[in-house]
Amino acid sequence: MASSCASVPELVADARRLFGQVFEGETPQVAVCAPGRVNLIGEHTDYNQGFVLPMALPLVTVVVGSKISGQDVTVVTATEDVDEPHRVDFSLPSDRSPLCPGTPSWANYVKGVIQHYRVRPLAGFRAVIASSVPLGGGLSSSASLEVAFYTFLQQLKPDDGDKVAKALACQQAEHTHASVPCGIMDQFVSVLGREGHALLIDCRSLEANHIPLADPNLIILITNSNVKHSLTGSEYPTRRKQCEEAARVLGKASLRDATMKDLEEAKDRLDDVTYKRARHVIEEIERTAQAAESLKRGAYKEFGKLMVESHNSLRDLYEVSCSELDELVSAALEVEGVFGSRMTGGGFGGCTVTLVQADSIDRTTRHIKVNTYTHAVITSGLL
Ligand code: GAF
Repeated sequence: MASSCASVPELVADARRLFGQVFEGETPQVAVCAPGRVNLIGEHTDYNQGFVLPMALPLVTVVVGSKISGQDVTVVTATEDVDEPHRVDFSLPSDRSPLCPGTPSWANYVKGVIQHYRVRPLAGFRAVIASSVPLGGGLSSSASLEVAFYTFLQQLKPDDGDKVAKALACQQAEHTHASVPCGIMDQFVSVLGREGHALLIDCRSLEANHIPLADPNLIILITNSNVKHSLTGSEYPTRRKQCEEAARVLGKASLRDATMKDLEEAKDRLDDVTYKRARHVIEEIERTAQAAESLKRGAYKEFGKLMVESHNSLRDLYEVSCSELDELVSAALEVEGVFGSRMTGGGFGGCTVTLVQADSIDRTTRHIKVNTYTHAVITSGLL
């Protein structure tokens, strides 16, 4: 069954096999997939209208399925990590009434995407989901499910193909059906990411630039702390509110419009925690813009230094790291040939991302395995 090493054809084969078992020998008419992502730099900046620099991963969510007559929907997940029922049955509402979230919770992403799909009416369908994106690993398993499902619906009833509108609809699905007030980064890169490229996204204008990253001398290494993170708790929404409060006190529409000078001038009117959150965001937006320039020039040392600054800021100012992530980053930075390392994604667990010279990859993974107590799984060495 699906593992984080499974290739797309293997995942599709798994999903097709399960589809045949569940639906009595039927063959699915459609197979689609969408990638997870790793964020190289620009953390917690997207909902502050700043820059982010993620890249799509070869870890994907696959959906196979077929349209059926009537309004009934059956969806089955092949994901073994799910500790809720693996099958959900429901009917599509016949009018515009909402498709409410419920249990199992994984199905809420599917319901949310149906709710925000931009063309009506939809016919019933049967589908199976399989994924190689680790759940709760900070590599956007939820966005890849949303985008894969949206792509599946496009095959059943095409929309106008507008990619930005697709990412925004998937983000809405997460807001309304998973109760995560996320930014746009994950859905955006899952829709628009390109192999061998990072994607610099301006989350205010929604302009996106592909930056080539297919240097044979470079590896992007992802290590999983195996601490499962969940953004549905209070921490992520609290961070978002603190940023909005800081922007309000500074008299700005968002922290994207604020400078460190603005922040220092307003320091007396902000409590310590709100000041720290805002400082992280203002500096991280600037770091991300600089990092994108470094990457374009192949200046990996500079890029790596910015990654480390980003990690330290997420640890000390934004307070979204954890000891296991800090340990993985410290171990990576001890190895010669490592340019930089940081936690990636929302935090509170999940993965780290490390930029490493290709000829140092073996000693880096060995050193991390021997010197961390977290039994880190090397998820993927890319490029
Ligand atoms: C999660 C969110 F979904 C993103 O929108 C982003 O805010 C990220 O955390 C932090 O950078 O992945």
